[in-house]
Amino acid sequence: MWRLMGVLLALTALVALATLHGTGYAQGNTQTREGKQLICHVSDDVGAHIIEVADPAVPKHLELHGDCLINSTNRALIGDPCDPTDGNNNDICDIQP
Ligand SMILES: [Ca+2]
Repeated sequence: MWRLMGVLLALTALVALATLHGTGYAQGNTQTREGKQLICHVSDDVGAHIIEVADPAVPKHLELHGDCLINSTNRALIGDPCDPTDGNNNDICDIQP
């Protein structure tokens, strides 16, 4: 009887772990990770589109490409076309996806 309880307990722990891991993985896929930012990246090749960059790389992107910041943290937007217009020069895209 005790042996069966031990096995059940181990199985329960395993399922709980898998569930927790699955949740974390899903969040990692849909939300920007800490230290990262979605930006509207201006590219000559494929047109402006949304990319994710590490925070330290953001200033250079804004300076060199004329990129602007996307307010959303939804990683599902990555690769989508975007409008890099920043009429008020606050580095935030005027037109958000
Ligand atoms: Ca703006």
